Amino acid sequence: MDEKKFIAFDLGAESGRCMVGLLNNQKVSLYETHRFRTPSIKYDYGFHWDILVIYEEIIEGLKRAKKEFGNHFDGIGIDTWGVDYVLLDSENRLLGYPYHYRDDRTDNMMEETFKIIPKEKIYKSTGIQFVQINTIYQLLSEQKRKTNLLNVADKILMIPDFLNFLLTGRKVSEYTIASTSGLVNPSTRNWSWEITEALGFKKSIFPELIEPGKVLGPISSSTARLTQLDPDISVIATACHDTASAVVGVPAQGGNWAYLSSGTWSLMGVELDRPVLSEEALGNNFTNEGGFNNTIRFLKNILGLWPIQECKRYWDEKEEKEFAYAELTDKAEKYGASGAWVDLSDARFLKAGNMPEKIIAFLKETGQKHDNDMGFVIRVIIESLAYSYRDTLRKIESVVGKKIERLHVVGGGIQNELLTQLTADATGCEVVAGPVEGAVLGNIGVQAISKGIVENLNEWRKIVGNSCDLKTYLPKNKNYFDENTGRYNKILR
Ligand code: LFR
Repeated sequence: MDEKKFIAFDLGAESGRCMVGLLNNQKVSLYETHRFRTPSIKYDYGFHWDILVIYEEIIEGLKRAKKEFGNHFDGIGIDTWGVDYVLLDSENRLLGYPYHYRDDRTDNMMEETFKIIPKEKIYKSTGIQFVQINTIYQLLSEQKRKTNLLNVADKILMIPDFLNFLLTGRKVSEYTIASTSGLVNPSTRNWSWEITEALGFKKSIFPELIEPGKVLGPISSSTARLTQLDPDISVIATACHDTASAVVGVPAQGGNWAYLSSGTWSLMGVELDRPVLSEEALGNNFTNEGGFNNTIRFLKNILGLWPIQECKRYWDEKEEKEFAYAELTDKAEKYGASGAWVDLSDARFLKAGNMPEKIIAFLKETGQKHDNDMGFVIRVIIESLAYSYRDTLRKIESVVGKKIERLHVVGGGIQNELLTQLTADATGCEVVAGPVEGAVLGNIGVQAISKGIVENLNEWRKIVGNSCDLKTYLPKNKNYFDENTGRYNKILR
């Protein structure tokens, strides 16, 4: 096979990257050509993404890719975080800045929604977990305002759909990213019209849904002019939700594995052929998000590294210096077992602001040991994450009815080796860590399969395995987590 070249944009809540992937002889190698901030700004009237600055960075990434690797590529794909969207008017103008999912406007919106449609009905129809950040609750809060914006709007596009539109001129919504809205039916893989109708959302704003892997078309003439790239290059609707791409990038073979995509969020789950909409799945708040190749990502959102990122932000400001994540983990390692934990699903931890104080307040409220020491606070978060993983894995086994033998962890979070070891300890599973670039590799994999260059998902996962260093962690101190389960369960709300 000749060498093939792909461009993958992977955008997270903190930063975005433009990566070039070269595929040759069953191996893929990655080159970062551009890294940029994905700016979000909070002001008195809202918390928003600066989406046009993000667009400029995408163009800049394409220019740099061209400079280093020439003007022809076999595909371009974009994946981003989920749930957020833009509204366009009938002349394709942006109706305001898109909201950041951590904006306060969704406070109490889940309860408001349940007054209109019972929770059980929403779950039956969408299979999506109940988290206030979901697009469904964002749209309801928009609808309750006096501005009538949802009626003025001509189309709603999820963030990567909008960026794809800017590159190609095509306005469609890719299934994996659309599924995070909480407005898509996982059985029909189309919008859940009974839910949109019950909430009074105008039907015509929802674009056509397409499956991941579909070629959107060549870049538009303006994109070709701005970037000087070959006008024939296709933009491919990869698995546009970063977590869906990350799952494609898991180098697993066989059946009894689960994944954990570890970054700002921790997404833990299994790949299924069909959704599970049972009472047990609902009771445990599992989600059935869309996956590549007609799969369903049956998973749970766990708070992830966000509280550590927020602690760092607080301490950086307070002490007027920049702490390295490795330094914070080192302090936690030196501290040793915390013997105290927080319930990471408590809503207060979702929002930005003084995270160390929120952690300590929770420990005081639940009558646990507390201490301002940085090492202690970080250790509490890491052990609480490990306990959540253990809990989630047991629940997955019970709901899906199979024993998980191996946990594959992908994403930046594997660089926190203490967390990865404690994940093995808490779950009692063999943990295979790698690659860090799970989402980028999945993004490229979907493009390569779509172009017929790689046969299927299984082949792609072999290529990922061939191309990356994976590290295995075996449980070392399972007893600690076993012995303290009773105490941990008591602090759960
Ligand atoms: C991870 C992620 C999660 C989603 C959260 C918010 O980056 O995409 O899957 O629930 O961000 O969009």
